[in-house]
Amino acid sequence: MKTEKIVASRRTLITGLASAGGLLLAGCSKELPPTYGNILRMGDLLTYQSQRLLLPSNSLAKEYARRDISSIPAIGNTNPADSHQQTYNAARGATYEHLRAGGFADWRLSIEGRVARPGTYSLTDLQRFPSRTQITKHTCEEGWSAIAEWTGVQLRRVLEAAGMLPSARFVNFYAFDDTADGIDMHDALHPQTILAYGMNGRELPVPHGAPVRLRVETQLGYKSVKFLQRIVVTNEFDDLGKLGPLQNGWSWYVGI
Ligand SMILES: Nc1nc2c(c(=O)[nH]1)N[C@H]1C(S)=C(S)[C@@H](COP(=O)(O)O)O[C@H]1N2
Ligand SMILES: [Mo]
Repeated sequence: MKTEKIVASRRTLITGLASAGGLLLAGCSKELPPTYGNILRMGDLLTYQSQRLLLPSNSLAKEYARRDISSIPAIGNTNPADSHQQTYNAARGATYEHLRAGGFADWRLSIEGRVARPGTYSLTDLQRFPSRTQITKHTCEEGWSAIAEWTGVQLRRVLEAAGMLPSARFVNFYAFDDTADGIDMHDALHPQTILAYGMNGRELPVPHGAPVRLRVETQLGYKSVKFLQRIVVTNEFDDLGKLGPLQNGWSWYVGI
């Protein structure tokens, strides 16, 4: 009951602020993070609300010049086919090895869930969309950062092509290793959220997530899922169990 009251007054405050400053995304009034209510996830509430309130909805992450590009370590799983890696999955690792050996010609990205036209996209299909290139800073939760150039297709374009339904609220990404993560529509439709197939002017190398990885420039490094296999659009929050960040002790929302 007490919580409800607090939430209600916070809503009033938010609505007031929004109409005063026009800060909230129209139609995106979900001001509570989906992890709200979990005592261990109080940090999500603070970062999510303050970012959604204080940053204009179209605020872009800083983009850099070519001369700022630095060396960027490959971190986490650097090859889903390597059985020594922490998030190795035997079945998907073998599939990945097979696809890599064929230059990813047979790789297909599946788009499923709350879309009118579920289907699969080859690398060439994705490259047929208008491309976006951005030089951005990757910030890892482990304390390092690096600047690289990423080329790909805006996720928004692919979601539109797949016919994202009005009920869609989250987009979840599944990789060839035992890794998955999700973002809400605000970040999914962000102009710098791309499915990247190029890095520093070349095709995306295996250690950095070949053939296609996500780039979420508004959040910390682990949200940028590498080695993409499947994208699932949902209308309900899914913490993705042991594939997701929560069960591994990380926050779901890590805005920067
Ligand atoms: N599939 C998958 N994606 C992943 C990871 C991983 O282990 N597997 N590691 C994450 C982490 S913690 C970081 S910091 C970045 C590292 O990206 P990089 O290898 O290109 O530097 O990828 C993220 N995406
Ligand atoms: Mo990371």
